[in-house]
Amino acid sequence: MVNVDSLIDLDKAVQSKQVFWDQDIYDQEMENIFGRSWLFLTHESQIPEPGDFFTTFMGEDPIIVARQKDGSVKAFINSCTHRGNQVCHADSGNTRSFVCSYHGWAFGVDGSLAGVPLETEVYYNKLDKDSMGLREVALVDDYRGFIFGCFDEKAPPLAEWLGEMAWYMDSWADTGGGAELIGTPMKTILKCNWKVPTENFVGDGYHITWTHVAALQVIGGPLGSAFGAGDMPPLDDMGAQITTRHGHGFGVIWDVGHAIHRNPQNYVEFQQQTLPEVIEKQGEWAGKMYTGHWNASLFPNCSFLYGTNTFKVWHPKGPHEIEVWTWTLVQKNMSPELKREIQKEAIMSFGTAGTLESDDGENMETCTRTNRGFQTRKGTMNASMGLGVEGRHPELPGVVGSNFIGETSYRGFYRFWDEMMRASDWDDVIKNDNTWVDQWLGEGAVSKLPTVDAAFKAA
Ligand code: UNU
Ligand code: FES
Ligand code: FE
Repeated sequence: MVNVDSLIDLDKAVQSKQVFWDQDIYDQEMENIFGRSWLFLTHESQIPEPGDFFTTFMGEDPIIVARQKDGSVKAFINSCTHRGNQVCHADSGNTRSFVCSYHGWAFGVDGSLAGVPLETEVYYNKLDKDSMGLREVALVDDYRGFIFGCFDEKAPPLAEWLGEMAWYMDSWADTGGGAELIGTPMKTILKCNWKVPTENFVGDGYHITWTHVAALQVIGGPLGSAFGAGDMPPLDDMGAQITTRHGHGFGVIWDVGHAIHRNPQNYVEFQQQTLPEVIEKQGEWAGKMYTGHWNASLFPNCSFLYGTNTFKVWHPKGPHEIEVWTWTLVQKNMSPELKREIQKEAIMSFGTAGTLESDDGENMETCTRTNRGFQTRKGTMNASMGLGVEGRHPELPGVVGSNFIGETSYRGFYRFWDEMMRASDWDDVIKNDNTWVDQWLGEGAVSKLPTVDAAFKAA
């Protein structure tokens, strides 16, 4: 067991650099975090028909996700119960069975062991096939078409796991026909720890103004002029940073959801047409979320940029490497032409060779690689920006920082990381569900973000 006590200082918002490097910390993450959290698998629209399957990973475990005859979805460990060979080698497809390439054992789409070559002749019918199906992932569920799996049957239901983050996401996930992911995911390798991109997407508004300046200047538009030309509007009015239970969080920049699109007219038009739907359903704040640009992460390793339409999973491959999987995030009621246009934009900004994606990669690898040094690793990292300025908001759930350039959601992420790493089981976590905000903020601590009346009605 790793001694977690020395890794995260919650009050100072400081983390040991070891968390990006040490193998024993990583192994405990696989057990405590990837073994217990709901992990994103795929989107419903990628496996619409019975027999459709998609292969992915939960932590480092290879997984088959398959649509069943009755329309439900099951997930299995992609490893033969005979000698452990991988039973499905395709990324996705449609099938009636998964036949192992080693000795030919055949598993149904429901994971059951259906056929064993020479079963009578060599096993003399003594093989208990019923107990030798593929190991099933304990929990599989979907949130508005986004399918997740969890190895721990004691985990709270998916809706509770996403919790208040789901309310924020509903502003777009439940509008315009609902959200969907399109495209076969693009896949790349980055030599970085899986938490580096997760923490970047969950809360790093800061780096946008520095890492991405050159790209934003070329793209132009509202962020190009705000950051590129250096004449920034008052930051407190530009957005917010929000984190919710279970380490999820995002930063939002008001009104510029389309900012990274070079020709945003059609996208903006779709948003304006569907905006009244959001406001009617969820109120003014949700409308403000809907037209904003989000950088976001769902604990532990799934991130997206709403507005820039990129949706990613960072699959860990040991402490120092990840596979990045990137889809395009759209809404179902967009026209095929608009979806295509958005997909092209998303590929050019945050696809494998995207302009902004390339900006980030080097930093992420270097934040990891520096910790190869024994003395370096004795040091700490700092995520204290805006500490003490965040608070409760009377209308918005979670812990709310008033400025999108802050590290409120970094703190939310590492607080929950710390909690999961210490917990002996889910009961240990659930007992803090009603007190986590108080444990963090103490008494008082009201967010500086205005109320709905002050923000939307006064003018
Ligand atoms: O890099 C990002 N997360 C980002 C870049 C977010 C918003 C605008 C540009
Ligand atoms: Fe932030 Fe170097 S300035 S990591
Ligand atoms: Fe970035």
